[in-house]
Amino acid sequence: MNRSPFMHVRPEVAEAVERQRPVVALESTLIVHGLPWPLNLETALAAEAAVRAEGAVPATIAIWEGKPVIGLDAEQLHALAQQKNALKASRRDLAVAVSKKLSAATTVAATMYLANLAGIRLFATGGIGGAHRDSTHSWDVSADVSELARTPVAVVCSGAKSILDIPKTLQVLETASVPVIGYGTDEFPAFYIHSSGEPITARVDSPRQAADLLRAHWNLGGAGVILAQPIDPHVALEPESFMSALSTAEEEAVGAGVHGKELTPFLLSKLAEITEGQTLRANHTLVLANARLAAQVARSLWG
Ligand code: PSU
Ligand code: MN
Repeated sequence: MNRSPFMHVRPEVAEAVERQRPVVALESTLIVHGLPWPLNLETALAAEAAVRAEGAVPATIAIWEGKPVIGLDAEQLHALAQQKNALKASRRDLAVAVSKKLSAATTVAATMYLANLAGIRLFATGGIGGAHRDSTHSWDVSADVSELARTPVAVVCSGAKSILDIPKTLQVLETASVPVIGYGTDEFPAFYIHSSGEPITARVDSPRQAADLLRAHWNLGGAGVILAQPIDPHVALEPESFMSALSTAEEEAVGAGVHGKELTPFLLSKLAEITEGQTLRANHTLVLANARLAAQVARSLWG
């Protein structure tokens, strides 16, 4: 059943894919580089439980000792969650991790790519990467965007991370032909912030409507899709106080000379300090909500 010897698909996951049962992929960069121990492990386990509670099979994806794993076991999850120095692997880093037999956390781009190889079409995470605020100078636009342009996986998220330039991110997604679908909203959510105020491509209001749209997109030969649901307003951050925290975090990043792939983890961890954990609570809550929604949509497609 495991047709690719270079990756390990957990038997429960392989069987569900084979039988066209609902499966939801989950990401590991968020666990290793996005959240601190032990909240990261709690979030990873709770996201898997949320997927199961909705009747789908969870598959958390990472590279374990040089092998892509589709469906980490509890021990691997536990070990990775404590390995803060594990590689952050986007798609271009996969071969490096495999050939050097490293363990690595996979970004949205790398997770979608591996999920698709394993036949999984639904994937839940917190927020995608996109165009950074200084991207006109740095050219720092996440490889998540290029992967969405070519890989037929739906990424259920709370929009793009609030540390990004949202209008520019939406523009590059448009150029990449990626539908940006709002779940129960007409405005693009901004991760910790309930709304960016920016318009989306279309709105759906039920897992069934989302499933119909995905089916149509893939029947038409489309690739990635963003299904974005806003964070629960009870844990969302106020835009004004968030933006001031972000300015401080950005100044510290410039001062410390942080750029490239280190920038996102650095900003997320500074924001957690500055907001005294508000961003962590928000991140935890939105990941679980997205895992739940991804499972509901997967059930609508294959239940
Ligand atoms: N969602 C979260 N926390 C994260 C990420 C997503 O709630 O840490 C990660 C994802 O793995 C995403 C990555 O692909 O941040 C983007 O990093 P970069 O901006 O370097 O492409
Ligand atoms: Mn980047």
